[in-house]
Amino acid sequence: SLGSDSAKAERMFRLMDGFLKNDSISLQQDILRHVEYTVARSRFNFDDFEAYQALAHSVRDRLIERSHDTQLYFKRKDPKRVYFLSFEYLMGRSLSNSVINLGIRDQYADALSQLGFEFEVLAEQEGDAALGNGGLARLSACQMDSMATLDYPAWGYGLRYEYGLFRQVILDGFQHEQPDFWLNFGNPWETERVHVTYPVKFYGVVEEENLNGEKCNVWIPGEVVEAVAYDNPIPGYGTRNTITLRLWAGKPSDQHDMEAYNTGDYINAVVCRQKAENISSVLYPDDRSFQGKELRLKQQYFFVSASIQDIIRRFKEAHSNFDEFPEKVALQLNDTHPSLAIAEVMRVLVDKEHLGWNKAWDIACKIFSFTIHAVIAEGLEKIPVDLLGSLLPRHLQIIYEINFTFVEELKKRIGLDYNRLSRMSIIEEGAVKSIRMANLAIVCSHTVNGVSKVHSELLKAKLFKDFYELWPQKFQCKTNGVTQRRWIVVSNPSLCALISKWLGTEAWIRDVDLLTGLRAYAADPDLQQEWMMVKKVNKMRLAEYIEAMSGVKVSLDAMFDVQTKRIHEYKRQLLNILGIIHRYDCIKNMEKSQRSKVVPRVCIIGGKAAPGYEIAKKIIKLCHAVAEKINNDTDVGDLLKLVFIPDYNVSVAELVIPGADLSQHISTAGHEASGTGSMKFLMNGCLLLATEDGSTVEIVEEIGADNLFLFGAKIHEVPKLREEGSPKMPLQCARVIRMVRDGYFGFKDYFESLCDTVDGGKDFYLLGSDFESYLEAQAAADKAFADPNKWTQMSILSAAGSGRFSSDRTIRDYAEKTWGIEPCRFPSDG
Ligand code: CR6
Repeated sequence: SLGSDSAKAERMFRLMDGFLKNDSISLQQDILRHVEYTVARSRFNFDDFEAYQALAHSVRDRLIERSHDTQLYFKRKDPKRVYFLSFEYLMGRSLSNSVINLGIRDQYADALSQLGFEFEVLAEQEGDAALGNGGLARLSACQMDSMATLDYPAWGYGLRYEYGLFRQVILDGFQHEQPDFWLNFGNPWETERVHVTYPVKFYGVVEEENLNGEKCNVWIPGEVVEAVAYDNPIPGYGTRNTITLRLWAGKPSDQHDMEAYNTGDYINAVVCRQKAENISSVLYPDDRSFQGKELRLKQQYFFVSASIQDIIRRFKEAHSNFDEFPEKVALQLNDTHPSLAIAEVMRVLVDKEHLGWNKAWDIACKIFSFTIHAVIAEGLEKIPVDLLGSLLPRHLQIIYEINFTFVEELKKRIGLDYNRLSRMSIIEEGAVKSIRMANLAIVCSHTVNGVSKVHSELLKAKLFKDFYELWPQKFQCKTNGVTQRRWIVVSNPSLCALISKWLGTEAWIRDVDLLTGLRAYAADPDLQQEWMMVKKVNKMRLAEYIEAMSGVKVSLDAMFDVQTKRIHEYKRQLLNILGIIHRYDCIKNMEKSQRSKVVPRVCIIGGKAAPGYEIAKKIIKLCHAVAEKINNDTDVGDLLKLVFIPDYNVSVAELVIPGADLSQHISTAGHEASGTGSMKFLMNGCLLLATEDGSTVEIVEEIGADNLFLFGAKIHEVPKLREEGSPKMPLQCARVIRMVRDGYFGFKDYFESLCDTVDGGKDFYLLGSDFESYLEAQAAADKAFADPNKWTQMSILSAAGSGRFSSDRTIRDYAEKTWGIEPCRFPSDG
């Protein structure tokens, strides 16, 4: 019975608890044991990296134990689970996050210092797990942390890329890409599950067979690749629950190639088999454009198929009737990348489980929910029919069938409005006939979520207007959020301690709404004093990093003004740089006596450009060229500095964000679905300079327009401004563009096409029309910064209002309104 089971579990738990003790001596022994037996170095002779490895393995032991307990508990309770399917995860480092969530950071720090090591130094040895591009991938990581912390019975599924996002190296101001072979030094966090493998099929033909008098489709594949599971534990904070992120890697399959060996060409056969591993080898480094590439489609199907097989196996362990499937399983599609899961579920239910089509479809429609992260139609994935048909012939049939039924239904609802029918069809006719993955996902999902209020409204009014009119109830909003565990507790320990001191509790780490309690003290001179000190410490840390990376010394009295994110024209790093040139020009042309009135600035820009994105790469070069000029101008000195931080990633962000005074989120209105960087800066008491785009609109609602610097055209004004074009180009903007064109910063010809994007007649991203208002917002920021008390008050109010932007809120919303799941907490104190 459950009672005796739980008594047994309690006993086991106590036994194991006795096994892994967390007092200082036990931790020291544990670390040394791993030095000796896991890292295989002498415990009398090992360096920082080896100490890190041993430390990580010791933490991992604790994670594994908790994750076993969690899984056993889930199995016993058999709650409805959510399966989060995402093509990308930007986990960053795991060590600090893990020991903090396990509640044993101080114990480890103490144990290490007894051994003559410093926790912080060892933590720096860890490389980033960068299995994703930008916002979407980091969002997945934040949401996993929240799912674990809130005790939800959840699994994450994805791909174990061997090469993560490329490393950015800057040579002479130009971006170069280097492969990120992140597994070179091993990955202590993952566990390879050699027995959790599934065959994934590709190519081949579909044949009709007769099964007990019924026709049934049998797919005879041309290639089979084995997917093997690698499990990564995700510990919750303040709970024993530790969930799993299961990533799939390709390995050669034993099936189907006896023939190849029998032909005698042994070497060739082995080489071919080895190709199987290529499927999961490299992450596509572009986050906004899709290319109908076969490898990418293979990757998508590979991870989807393995995940679905795994999910169905787990379901069948406890259930025999698929009617119960929707009561036990929720499948979340993170963007369209995993939406082949729909066709795969249909294939398994119909072809393998022999359910009728209608019954299978009914089940599919109850389990899928879909979140879309794109804003514009060009960002939506389309797979050429020919490509899909050759790689996954059975899935193409299934998608056609889904579409046929859908279009027939639609005709009954809307009549023969062919324009609308063709817009809504899953199949796009045209020069290249394609599958619209978003349409497939919308047709099957019970819920379609946008990632901010503004974005969700845009989906209804523009991108998916036809679908909204058909199924208004499907469309919802789940504003993104970020985890305060990583973005305050791990990355800003001094602020974390300060907040806990003033709130009189650490409870806000799990219950982030408590942060609003800081509002009461925003004007308190004591808090303000301590708040400024914390910022100073973080600026110092950042200044040291900047000097080490670029050799530029920066003044701590200056305002640290940061824009770090992927480089994109719509994110308008170019507007920022033009603004900096303008500031430089003003200082140069100023009477010397006036210069003392200038508020000193350190402008910091960082981010990667997709390798094939020429204009983005030119923006990076321009930033370096301008920096070279300004930073070496003795006229300017500490009044203005510009630095580019190379290879921006999660761990660099952890250093940069706490040290920022001001941060810029200045996309052309209507182009940023949400934006999540702003939320991290906000939590760290950084003031925002922003356009009314994406989640900024909700940030304004929460903290008030007085506490940030807004500027620029609003979403509804953009189309008209675009029509008007460049006559709107203000003089100041024309002047700085001219400086670039005239070669003031060198590389005259190279920057020509970049300048054309602004003054070449189109100015699609509206740098010209937003320029004056941008400068006004910058001037307002200067003015506020000159009054430290006012600035600090705004800073406290920013952090105090950031609770709404925690991924805990997002995930609770998903659980309650979309997935229909409930917490399932292992019975212990955490
Ligand atoms: N690029 C959006 O552009 C959003 C994240 C997460 C993005 C960004 O505004 O915050 O998703 N979109 O929802 C895609 O990746 C398609 C992003 O990261």
